[in-house]
Parts: sequence; C-alpha cells; structure tokens
Amino acid sequence: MPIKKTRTVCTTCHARCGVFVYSDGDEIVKIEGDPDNPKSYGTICGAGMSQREIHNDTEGRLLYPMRRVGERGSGEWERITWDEALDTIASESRRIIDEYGPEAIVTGQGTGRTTNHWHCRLNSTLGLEGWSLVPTHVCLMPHILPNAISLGIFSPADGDLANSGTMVLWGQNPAMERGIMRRILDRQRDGGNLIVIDTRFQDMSKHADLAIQPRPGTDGALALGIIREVIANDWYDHEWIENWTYGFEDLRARVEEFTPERVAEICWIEPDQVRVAARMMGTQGPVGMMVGLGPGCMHTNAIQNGRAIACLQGLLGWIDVPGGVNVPVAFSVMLDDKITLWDSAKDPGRPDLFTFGGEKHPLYKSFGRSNDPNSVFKAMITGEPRPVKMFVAIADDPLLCYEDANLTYQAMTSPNLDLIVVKDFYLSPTAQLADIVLPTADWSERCTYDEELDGPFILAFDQAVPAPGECWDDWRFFLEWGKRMNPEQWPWANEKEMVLWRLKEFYGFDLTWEEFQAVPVRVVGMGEPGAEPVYKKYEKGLLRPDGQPGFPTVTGKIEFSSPAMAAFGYDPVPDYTEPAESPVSTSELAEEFPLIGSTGHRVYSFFHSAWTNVPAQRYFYPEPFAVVHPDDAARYGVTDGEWMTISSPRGKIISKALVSREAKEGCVFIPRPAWRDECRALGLPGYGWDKANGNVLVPSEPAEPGYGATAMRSFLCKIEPGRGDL
Ligand SMILES: Nc1nc2c(c(=O)[nH]1)N[C@H]1C(S)=C(S)[C@@H](COP(=O)(O)OP(=O)(O)OC[C@H]3O[C@@H](n4cnc5c(=O)[nH]c(N)nc54)[C@H](O)[C@@H]3O)O[C@H]1N2
Ligand SMILES: Nc1nc2c(c(=O)[nH]1)N[C@H]1C(S)=C(S)[C@@H](COP(=O)(O)OP(=O)(O)OC[C@H]3O[C@@H](n4cnc5c(=O)[nH]c(N)nc54)[C@H](O)[C@@H]3O)O[C@H]1N2
Ligand code: SF4
Ligand SMILES: [Mo]
Repeated sequence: MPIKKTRTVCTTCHARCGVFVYSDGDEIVKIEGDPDNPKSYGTICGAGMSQREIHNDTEGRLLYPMRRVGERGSGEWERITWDEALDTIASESRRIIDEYGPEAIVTGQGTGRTTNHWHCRLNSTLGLEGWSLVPTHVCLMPHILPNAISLGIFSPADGDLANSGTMVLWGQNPAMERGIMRRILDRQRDGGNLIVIDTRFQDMSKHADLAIQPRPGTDGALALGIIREVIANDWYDHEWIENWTYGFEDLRARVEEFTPERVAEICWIEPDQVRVAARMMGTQGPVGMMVGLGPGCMHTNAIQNGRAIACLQGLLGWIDVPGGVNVPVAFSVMLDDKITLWDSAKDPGRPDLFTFGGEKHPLYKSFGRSNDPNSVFKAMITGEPRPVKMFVAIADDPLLCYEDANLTYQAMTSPNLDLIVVKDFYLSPTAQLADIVLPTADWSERCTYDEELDGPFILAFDQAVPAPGECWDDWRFFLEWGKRMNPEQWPWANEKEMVLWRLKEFYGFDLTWEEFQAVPVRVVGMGEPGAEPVYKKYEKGLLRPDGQPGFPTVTGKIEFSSPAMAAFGYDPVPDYTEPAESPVSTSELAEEFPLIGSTGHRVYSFFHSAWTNVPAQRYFYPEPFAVVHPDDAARYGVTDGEWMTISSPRGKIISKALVSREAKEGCVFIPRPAWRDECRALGLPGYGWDKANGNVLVPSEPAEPGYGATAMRSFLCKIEPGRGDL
C-alpha cells in the first residue's frame, strides 16, 4: 500500500505544532514537523512523535465502551455498544435533572484540549451555565484576572518578547514551547536582557542575564519592591501616569515599606537582585513579560501577587507598543455565545445563579464561570448544600488533577453518586472507579481541532489513521449526547459538519471538506498579509465598548487602586500577604514540616498525568523524582538517586531524590506527572493516584479568599530517607 501523508496538528501539548503523519494502512510509520506551519516552522518534540507508539501499540488502551459489572473499583467490566452507553447517560441525565435539577450533574474537563466550547454547549443543553468543573482556580485564570482588573486586558498579557529590550520570564518555562524559546534566545543575542524569576533554577535560568529565585509565593513582595525602586529612581513616565493610570499615589504609599532589604528578607534573595531587576526594567525597555503558573496561580495569595505584577507592568507603561504588553482586540471565537449558548450579557456572579462554592469564592463564580472544585467534591461526599448525583469526566483525571487527592478519592467513591462516566484513552485511576468508561481517539485519529486557537491562522487538519476499536473523538461524544437531550441545539450529522459550520459561521468560509484541506494555511482577521498591527489602541478608542479612549476597566484607566478589587472585599491597592502555610505564617507547623513543597513543574515528557505508560516518553524519566537542595539532602539524610518519603499534614508520597542546586534551599520540587501508569515495555511500575502524586500533600483549605486558588506551590512538608510503607 502506498504511504499516505496527512497534514495535521499535534495536540499533545498546548504548543500545537504542525505535523505530517505518514501511514501505511492503519499504522503510523513516521511523524515529522511541517515546515510551512506559521507557528512551529517544522519543529516538533519527542512527546509528539510518540503518537506513533500511542496509536500503533494499543495495549492497555480503552478500545470499547464498557460498563462496570462488579463493585465500583473491582475492575470487572462488560463491553457495551456506544448506543447503550449514550442511552444510559441520556436517560440518567433526564432523570436526575427532573428529580434534583441540572446542578446535580457535574461535567468535568481538565486543561483545554480541543473541546472547551462544545463542552460548554453541552452544559447549556443540560441547563447548566458555565464550565461546571475545571481546574481554572489554579490554571491561567488567576493570572488573567489581575490583568483584566488592573490593565483591562483579558489575556495572559504576554509580552512581544521578540522586540523587547528586557524580557522577563516570571515563573514560566517556555523551554516547553519551542517557537517562543527560539525568539527569546534570538532577541537576547541581538542585545535584549533576559530576567528569569523562578524559584527553581530552570531550563531558561541558565540563559538569563539575571536569575532570581524567590521563596515560593513571595513574588508579590518582589514586584512591590521593584515598583518602589522604579519610583524612587524616577524611572517612569510622569505623563503616562498622569494620563492613563489611576491610584498612583496610593501605590507609591503602599510600596514605601518594600525596601530592597525588606523584600530580600521576605523572598530569601539578595537586596541587590531587586535593585538590578528594577534598573533593567526601568531603564532598558521596552519590557515584555511572560508570567506563568509560578507566581500568581497556585498560592493562597495568588490574586494579590498577580495584581502586584500587573501594576508593575502598568507603571513601566510598555502597554500595546512593540516589545511591550500585547493587547489583543478580540477574544477568540472559542467561547462565543453562538457555540456555548451562553448569554454573556448575564453576569455569572448574579445571586440567583447557584454554583457550588459561589458564596465562598465570589470572584471565582463571577470570573471563573464555574463551580469551586473543592465545594463540588465536598457536596459529592455530604450532599450539602445540594446533592451531586452524576459526574462525567471528559479528558480529566480528578484524582491526579486536584489538590488534596484523598478528599477527591472520597468524592469519587461516594455512594451518593448514582453514575460516574469517564472518557479517556486509558483506564485512569478515576476511570477505574467509574460505572461507564468511554474510549477516545487521539489527534492522529480524529478530524477535529479548535482552529481558532491559532488565530490569525486557520490551518488544515485531518484524520491520518483510523481510530482503533471504537475510540471516538470527544466532539462526537458531545454531539451524540447533545442530540439525545436537545436535537435542535445539535443539528450536525458528524464532527466534520461541526468543523465546517465553525469555519463558515466565524470566518465566512463556505467550504467542502476537500476544499478545506486544499489550503494548508489561511490567514484571517488582523493577520491579513501586509496588515500593520495597530498599537496604542487605548489612544484611539479601540479597547472600550463605548469607543472612548482608555482601557476597559472601571475607571477607564490602568488601575493601581482598583474599585473592582474593593467590591470583592480585597485591599484595592496590591499588597503582600504571606502564603497561608509557610515557615513564617505557620511557624509551629514548620517545626515538624520545615520544607516548602512545590508541585507540578513541567518536564519534557508527559502532559499532566498522561503518558507515563508510553515507552518513548517514560524512557527519559523512568522513576518518580523530586528535586532537593544538597544542603537539605544532607540535613535530612537523603541521598541522590535513592528513595525518599515526602510528607505533609495531608499524607505522604515517595520519590527518588534528585539532589541538585536547581532547587532553592528550603524547598522541594515535585514535578507534575505522578508516574501514574505502568510502562510494560520498559518493565516500570505505575504509582497510581496515591503513591507519587504531589496532590496528596496539597491542602484544599485555606484557599485564596475570593478566587479559591490552592497552595499547590506553597505548602509545608518534610523529607525522610526510604520508602516507609509505600
Ligand atoms: N499539584 C498540582 N496539580 C495540578 C497542577 C500542578 O502544577 N500541580 N497543574 C494544574 C493545571 S495548570 C491543570 S490545567 C490541570 C490539568 O489536569 P487534567 O487536564 O485533568 O490532567 P490529568 O490529571 O492528566 O487528566 C487528564 C486525563 O485526560 C486524558 N486525556 C488527555 N487528552 C484527552 C482527550 O483529548 N480526550 C479525552 N477524553 N481524554 C484525554 C488523559 O489520559 C488523562 O487521564 O492540572 C492541575 N493540577
Ligand atoms: N510538558 C508539559 N507541558 C505543559 C504541561 C504539562 O503538563 N507538560 N501543562 C500545560 C499547562 S495546562 C499549563 S497551565 C502550562 C504551565 O506552563 P508554565 O507556567 O510555564 O509551567 P510550570 O512548569 O508549571 O511552572 C513554571 C515555573 O514556575 C516555577 N515556580 C513554582 N513556584 C513558583 C513561585 O512561587 N514563584 C516563581 N516565580 N516561580 C515559581 C516552577 O519552578 C516552574 O519552572 O504548561 C503547559 N505545558
Ligand atoms: S507535544 Fe511536542 S510536537 Fe506536540 S504540540 Fe507539544 S511541543 Fe509540539
Ligand atoms: Mo493548566
């Protein structure tokens, strides 16, 4: 049979590189980068190439829908048809909605794969508003929120680093996304400064002109200290402050106490590091930043830390200029009401809309548009404040995703749940507890992709190989479940029709599938060839709904003092508060648990807890490891390469010690994967949800007050040699 070559997109991680898949019949024989892809220019990585193993070697993969026959978790299943599975899911949904209301159904997804919009539409079909259950309390949104509130920018506010005088990577590691990394290193070679602020000495730190390793969760203090230096040295534009910002005097008063010495004491760094950072940012602009999960997402002070960094960006003033903060004009179509069936004019924070934990974390209800995860799990266990009867997880393994995994386990095994459905590639730990499991097609096996994420480009993508067994794409699952609930809202015959509908509805392309495939890259919108980017849109009235100059904030200016923050009970001016659990705030607890635990930094293989069973990925990181500083290792009797037990007041896990100065002294870094699954090809065991999963150690409470972010990267723990009884 001739070798078939299919152009498509790898969605194993968010970089989403363009690829060619070469196949011989049902088998993938080769995968290579697509040099014409305007974002990845032909680069791909080993995780993407391991798709060949994932597709060709289906051992352990879920291939058919299955129903539990024994006790929950007993591992006894019978094969059923998709129709049986979908009919059960639909009839149970109807029964539960009638008896308890739609809120008794919780649908969960993890990070964005390619179905955010259809997932939200399905929720609307069920009568739910918003996302239902997602980890946005700790992922990206706690970082976007301060930008939205302070700068009026509803995005991560990534800098235009390719043109910056000073590039700042603040708790983000773009070494995982090759295209961006190349631009950063090119810019540095052309004279740009690179500042890396990361508790761990990470992949990009070694390239940095200035690397700062603050104590976890103290980035807010560092930002306030830099602000103080910038103001004290008059490294800011007075006219900018006068014309476009609000609350400058309050900010000036607030930062007065954050001297380099005080900041150094809080952050466990050197005073001069604050001074040098401020000088670079204040005098060698434009300043472009990329802020990641490090500073402002996984701490109980996340929102105020993010506010301090956003205000620093506002003070420096490089907003919507080349080399500064990018200001996108429009949201992507991903969550357009036409797809989600939301009414965006309605405030999700309104009192008559019930969400779990909405009163506890009102900012999350308003901005996160979903239930507070911990309140959902507690409701599953207790039935309070109202019952949860059905849980459907699509591309989410809650036991590996959420803080306090023991609490999640109690929820997933609660007898109050009448039906648990999990759609995954493998029998994940959560799937093992389900009543129905549904098999899933991966990217080479499906013809769908959320193309707008690549705006201004629409890329051709197609199914390369047939999905094994009865693996279905998630789009098809949403379509078929939706059709059974409300066919008018799901009028398409199949996924291809859904793709073509979106191309027509949002971009005006009325195409057949073949016509769509014929053009590899279509450029749309602002990216029109030759179109100049529009800068300083705030001067031109292009940012506010009323068409007036300014920013889309309450005051129309960049807000150092924020009325919106005040309305949610916060100090309107950014302030630094200690992480809820730390050697400073809980010094008694620190006597028993002296180290700061930080979970989840990304490594080159794996995506969250997936793929530890895939030899081409597991090969690089065969065993669970955590990084500790040599002095801590010596202090607590831990040896490089040997097992250690890490415990916190919540529980304990095991890891091999990686003794390295990469770790800041006093901190333990437990990477994300958790080594969940066995890798038979390499003869390596799996560690399930409870043996090497950092989330066993993370507290669910106290959380960030308004938003509910939890302390995944700042909690107390201790290390001891050996595996103990694990
Ligand atoms: N302690 C700690 N916890 C964290 C983090 C951390 O840094 N530290 N990071 C957090 C962040 S930022 C996020 S976004 C979440 C992510 O959390 P999740 O996205 O829930 O990730 P996983 O826990 O790996 O569960 C995802 C499951 O979906 C399956 N899967 C993958 N792709 C698909 C697909 O296309 N379709 C279907 N049906 N299944 C698929 C995988 O096999 C896996 O079992 O984790 C959060 N949890
Ligand atoms: N390979 C791979 N890539 C992924 C993912 C994956 O699971 N695997 N997940 C994807 C997802 S959903 C997300 S949200 C992104 C996240 O993307 P990033 O935010 O870039 O990734 P992380 O490695 O989680 O965190 C960034 C850095 O924060 C540092 N850090 C931890 N605590 C602190 C702190 O208190 N202050 C500071 N300044 N730094 C700190 C860590 O050492 C780490 O190097 O990655 C995406 N890309
Ligand atoms: S897994 Fe690798 S090839 Fe795939 S999108 Fe991510 S970086 Fe690109
Ligand atoms: Mo994430």
